[in-house]
Amino acid sequence: IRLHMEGTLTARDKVGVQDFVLLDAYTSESAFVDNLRKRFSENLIYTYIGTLLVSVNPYQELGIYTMSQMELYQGVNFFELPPHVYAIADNAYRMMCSELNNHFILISGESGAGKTEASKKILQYFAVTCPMTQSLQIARDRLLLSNPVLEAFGNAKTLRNDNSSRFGKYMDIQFDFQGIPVGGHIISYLIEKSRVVYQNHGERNFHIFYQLLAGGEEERLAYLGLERDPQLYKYLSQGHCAKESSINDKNDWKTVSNAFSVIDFTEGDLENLFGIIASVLHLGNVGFEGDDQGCATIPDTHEIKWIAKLLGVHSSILLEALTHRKIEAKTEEVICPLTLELSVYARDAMAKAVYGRTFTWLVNKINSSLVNKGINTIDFTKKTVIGLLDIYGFEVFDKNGFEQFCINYCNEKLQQLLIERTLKAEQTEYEMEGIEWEPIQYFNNKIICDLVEERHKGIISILDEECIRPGPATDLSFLEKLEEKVGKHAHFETRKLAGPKGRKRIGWMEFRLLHYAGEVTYCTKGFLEKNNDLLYRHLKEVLCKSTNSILRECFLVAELENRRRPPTVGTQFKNSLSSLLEILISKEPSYIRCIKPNERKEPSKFDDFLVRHQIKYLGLMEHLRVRRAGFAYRRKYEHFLQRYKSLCPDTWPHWCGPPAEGVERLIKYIGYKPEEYKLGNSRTKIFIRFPRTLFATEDAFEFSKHQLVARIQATYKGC
Ligand code: AOV
Ligand code: MG
Repeated sequence: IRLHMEGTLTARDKVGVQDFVLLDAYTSESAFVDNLRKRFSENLIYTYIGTLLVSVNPYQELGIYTMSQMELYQGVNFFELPPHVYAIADNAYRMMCSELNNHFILISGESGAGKTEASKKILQYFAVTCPMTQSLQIARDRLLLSNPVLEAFGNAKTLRNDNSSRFGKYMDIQFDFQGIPVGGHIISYLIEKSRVVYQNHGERNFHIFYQLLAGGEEERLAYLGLERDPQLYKYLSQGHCAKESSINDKNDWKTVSNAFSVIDFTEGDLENLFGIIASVLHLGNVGFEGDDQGCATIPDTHEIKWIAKLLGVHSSILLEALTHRKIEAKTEEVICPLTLELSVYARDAMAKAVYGRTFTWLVNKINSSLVNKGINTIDFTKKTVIGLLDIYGFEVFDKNGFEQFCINYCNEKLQQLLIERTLKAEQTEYEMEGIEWEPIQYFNNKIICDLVEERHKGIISILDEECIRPGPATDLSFLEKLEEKVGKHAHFETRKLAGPKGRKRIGWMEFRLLHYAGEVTYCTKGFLEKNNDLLYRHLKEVLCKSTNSILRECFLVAELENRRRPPTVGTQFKNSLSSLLEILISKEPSYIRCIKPNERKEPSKFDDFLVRHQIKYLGLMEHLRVRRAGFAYRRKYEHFLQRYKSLCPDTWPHWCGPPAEGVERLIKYIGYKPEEYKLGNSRTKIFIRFPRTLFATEDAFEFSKHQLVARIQATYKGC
């Protein structure tokens, strides 16, 4: 164990230490970076800080995710093997099984750092290593194959990542009392709908469009009225990179098709689903012209006919709804023509709404196929879960809009959760338990979360106010309101109030937030429109009457009858994040912090500056200091005693007194030294400083178990 833990001196020089806690110069950021670099150059991408895993994206296949690796990590003490994402997964699983409680694994890091890959590896690990009954294999396969389907519809190439998650995903894997995975549930968060109608230069639309065109069967494409060449579709060609060498759309189509068949999708479902996907492409090619009065017309109705056929709506009604708007006067409805600009808006709004809601439908459909139906299993009362959170990472582009604002706000919230549960909770616990402690300073980003989300005062509230206020509100008036209300905030800047100070200039329509992970300048253009996310009633009526059964589920007549204004996108997102945090707060956490080694997506390139920046904002140095000064393990007296009571004659086979006293007897008997442990004041937990102490205890326990078995066997032999 010692060898594994500390390494021989030469090995240590070459490959660094596998746990930063063992670093001699543990307060030095340079030593931290050196250690990561050393390990990275030896293709050792994982390093621990205690039980937290730091992962550096290798941008190459390393051969460390094989079956034999999975077997190796099963049921082994956490620090006995080199750090691995499998060890994190296995540890959460063992803890869940032994303590019968719920866990989650939070994977964070900026865009392209490796979160989604890590979450997939964890899911595979559970699928392969957990015990399994034949009847539940289908549940396992569906759980695994939900990934390629959701990635096809929810991921896209961005400038930061060729397979960037454009939605947030929280997945519960449910286990029965025997630790068998029996089902799952997925919650998705705010998909980036604007990508459906617009992509920046060098970016693509969602993968599924290209996959369908590249891999779809001839008959399917003919039925959908589609050509193979993505350049023919406006919605696919704005980013000028429809073909991307790192992505094989044709192969991916096969994977997705196969996944669909396993996840219970009928041919009818697929026909409807791809009818919708194709309609979106046709919709993008609908062109408008202005007539003499400036009203929009659609000169070529070829595309409209295809959409009408695929969605099962009347083409003349669709045509009218794309170029007109129904206004409700006191007693009657008046239909007025739309301008060219508003028609384009209506068309794009329809494409976004249709895609966004279909995505939600897809998640629901997958969920219903993941519901554990209880086949052949005995007891479902004791069900526990491991939640996996993989969300879009912090991102900064040259131009950042409402989407980046939401994504980066989400990352602030996760950082806040991590701070609350590690740096803050750890220190509070030591204080509570009366354990001597030198407080460690850290940056608490709550101040930024408040700036964004505080009721009545935060940026989202100010945006909502502008969205509902009568009179002309514009993206500029929103910016002016921001200046008025949060202009003096330490993490907020605009051109007017702060000035450039030698840094990148802030433009007319822009504001800048000083996020925990760095500065981001947002352009307010489109904020109001995206936050409102308005789909004209006329179009909603058309979609409610569609004969496409998916659309029928997505656009309910009840929505038309409900006259109340739905919450804005910003507010919905804020509420969904706060329920997510509630879900997480009730579970036991494990953390994976992903680091991006370079901006060029290249293997073997380690950019010191970039890595150092991430170490800083992820708070890894503070985390290390807290860990180093603290105790590697803490266990409730009851749990500790229950497990190890066989090691001491006083506590074996039963200890009837208070658990704390039992533990005291036990550790005295097995010879813990005073510096190795502390007993908490509030008499609930024992704190163990070094992993090796716990390992030694664990080994003794295993040994005594064997001895006991041998003794029993010997007794029986005698009989
Ligand atoms: P992300 O999830 O953190 O970004 P990904 O997990 O999609 O990032 O990783 C980006 C790319 O890096 C992957 O497509 C792989 O090519 C490569 N990669 C990541 N981890 C590994 C690994 N362990 N081994 C080999 N290659 C890897 V975003 O979704 O953009 O925030 O929104
Ligand atoms: Mg991702």
